[in-house]
Amino acid sequence: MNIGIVCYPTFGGSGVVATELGKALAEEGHKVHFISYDQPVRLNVFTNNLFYHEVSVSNYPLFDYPPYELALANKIVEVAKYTKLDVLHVHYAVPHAAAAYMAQQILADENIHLPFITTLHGTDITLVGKDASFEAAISFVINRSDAVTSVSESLKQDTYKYFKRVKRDIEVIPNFICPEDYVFPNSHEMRRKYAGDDEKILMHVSNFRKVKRVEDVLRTFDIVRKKIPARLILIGDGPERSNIEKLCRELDTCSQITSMGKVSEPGSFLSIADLFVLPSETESFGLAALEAMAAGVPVISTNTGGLPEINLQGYSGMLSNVGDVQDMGKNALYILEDEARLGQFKHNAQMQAQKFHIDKILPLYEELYRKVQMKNEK
Ligand code: GMT
Repeated sequence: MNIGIVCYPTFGGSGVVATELGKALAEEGHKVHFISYDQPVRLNVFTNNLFYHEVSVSNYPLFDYPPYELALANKIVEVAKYTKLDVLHVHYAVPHAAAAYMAQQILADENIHLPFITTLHGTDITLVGKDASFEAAISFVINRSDAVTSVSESLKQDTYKYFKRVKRDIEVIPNFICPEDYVFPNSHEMRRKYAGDDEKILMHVSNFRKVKRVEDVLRTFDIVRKKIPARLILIGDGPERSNIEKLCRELDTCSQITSMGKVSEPGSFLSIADLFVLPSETESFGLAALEAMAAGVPVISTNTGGLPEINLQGYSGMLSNVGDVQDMGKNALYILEDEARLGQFKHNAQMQAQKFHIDKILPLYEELYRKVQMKNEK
């Protein structure tokens, strides 16, 4: 099939999922066309059937806000016509689903039908989309999509809760990993660059937005390092960075923390960690936690949103209420202080990640693409 994928190109779960999905579809022989304003960070391979179409927005002095959505709709029309797209898959509803709907209407005027699927990822529903200034428009385009998927059952329920006008079916297709991408035979040597043999490594990966509560990572680490030799590796960057640095000075933990900044493929770093910490306020899925598990790293997380669907209490890790750093610290020590227990948790984490193997998830998307295409042909 000829598949168009619209996504954010930045370091965020939705862009990562969209890109990995597109790469896997291309490996299956589909022609995949990425449409975005920049090259997605994980789009690092190009084969005969992977294409990238850049959306550029003219910056006329009249515009305080350049009309990205119009430029995107226009680019979708162009790509759909000239590459004969069978289906368009947009990741993150705001504003991608609206641009897809507009493109669909423009193409319909030329007797071209372009079915589009909207995948809801999280903040497009729980933070951004439910904002009163978007809610009516986002409800409308969710209802008009040819199919809608959400990355967890929890996000599906949140969509019905926050968007009362949404009455349609939403199919849950969870995020996925390719386990082979998280196996690094030389991780022992790499580990020695960051920690002594007697030290445990805690890790956190995110885009350092408020919703990630990175300060709770530091507080959890502070509890751990007072009991056992430990180091913390932070991967990512974002608006909370300076608050985090301030807190690490206050807690006097800076010398035990390494900040790696943005890393496009965190797999090799994850493979050296003993414990992953994800204390988010809300998380529709928690792809970063799944990536950690795939690398054999147990997860200390909150129990909000879709996290309990991924991280299983007492098996792949442990879950606490949002903000309860005492409990997170206690849980972290419970896992780390006993080598046999840590080994068991590491093994379980890897087993749990297998449930989200790309080989299980990819056919679900392919089936959905066929379904919307067939509906179109009828
Ligand atoms: O929160 C992020 O890191 C970015 C955001 C995005 O859309 O890029 O992530 C959301 O989508 C991810 C992929 O489906 C999920 O794994 C994240 O849980 C979700 N973030 C939130 O719900 C806060």
